[in-house]
Amino acid sequence: MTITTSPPTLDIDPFSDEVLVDPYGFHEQLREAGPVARLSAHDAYAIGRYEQVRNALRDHDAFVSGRGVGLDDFAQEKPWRTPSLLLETDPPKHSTYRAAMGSIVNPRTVRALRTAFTGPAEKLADELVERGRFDAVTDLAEAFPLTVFPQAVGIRPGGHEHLLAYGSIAFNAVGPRNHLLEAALAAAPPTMAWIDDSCARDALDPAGFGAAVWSAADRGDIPVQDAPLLVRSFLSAGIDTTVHALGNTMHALAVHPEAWAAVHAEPGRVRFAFDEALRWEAPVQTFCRTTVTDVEIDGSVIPADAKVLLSYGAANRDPRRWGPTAHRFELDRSSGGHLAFGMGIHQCVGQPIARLEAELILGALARRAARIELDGDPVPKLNNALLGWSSLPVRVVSA
Ligand code: OVM
Repeated sequence: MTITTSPPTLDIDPFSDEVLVDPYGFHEQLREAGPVARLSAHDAYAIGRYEQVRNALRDHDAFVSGRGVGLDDFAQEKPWRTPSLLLETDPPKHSTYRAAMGSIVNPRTVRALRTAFTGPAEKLADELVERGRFDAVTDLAEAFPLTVFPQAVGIRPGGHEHLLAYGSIAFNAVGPRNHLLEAALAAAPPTMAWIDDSCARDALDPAGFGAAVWSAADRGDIPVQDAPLLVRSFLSAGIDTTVHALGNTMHALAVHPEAWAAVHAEPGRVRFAFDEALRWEAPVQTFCRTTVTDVEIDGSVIPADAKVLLSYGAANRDPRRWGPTAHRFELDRSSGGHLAFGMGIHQCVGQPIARLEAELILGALARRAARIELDGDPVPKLNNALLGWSSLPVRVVSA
């Protein structure tokens, strides 16, 4: 017989401004509270230890996504948008859309983008090093994905400013209806309309990933009426994520001069810098699942129909998994297994695109700049699920 207990209660609100700006105290309290805790601020449980977050992500039968991956339970509340066919579904439905998406975005199809992405990366790196001082968020982390990604998807010209706005809404929607989500939703209607219009067959360049979704529908891989919604996943998941990933990697390197020197000496190491930065400052800090049965975790029971916050950020710095230096950015660490892209059947399908963008723009900059340093205080960006910066002033010294 297993003795089971109720999880301990944690009184800290993971979606308060203070925690969103500096989540590390919350992470530690969550991990130390136990394998699972109940949040007093929300009708939800939370998991922060690496092994338990990972296990929950892999157990997609008990921890479902179809009731939403934010605090809202779609079985109780109306979703803020038509749910995603990928993010907010479970097998067997999820399997169909995931397979279709996987045939469109995979290491082979992404390899074909290398040439198209290289020119803009080299050009931007030339300009930035020439300038010497720039904002690593607006001038690089936002600028580069916004130059190459809409083109890869085949999004029509004009209105691309809606892409950042849409990501910000979609990720704020992971949290409660706090001031961040209310503000995002209040400004949302024109952005939502532009996004919907951008997913139509006629709006998409025939050479891009978006048109490839329509072709998959024509082949019968997915129902034709679902094509726009599957195209929408590119616009939800493809911009703000890479913007935060590039910004956080630039932050990690700007505050670790020895790591910059190492990637400058050997630019192939930017790929390791990227993964370690994803571990250290995971752009997506949080997604939730919903239990459909009672689930026992190391003697603690989460009841059925509960929302469970999975803290990728806490798991990525769990000393049980990463050792006593978990809180440090270490270029030489084996950061494989970090949870920044998730784990299991929902693991990020766009990973190869993110990795290609990072390798090309960070590599181009690392070859040209011998040194980098902060040129002012980084300004945190507040979002219920994303951790990152709205401004990161840096100075680089040309090689
Ligand atoms: C989607 C999606 C997928 C991954 C992440 C995400 C808001 C959205 O399919 O809409 O973040």
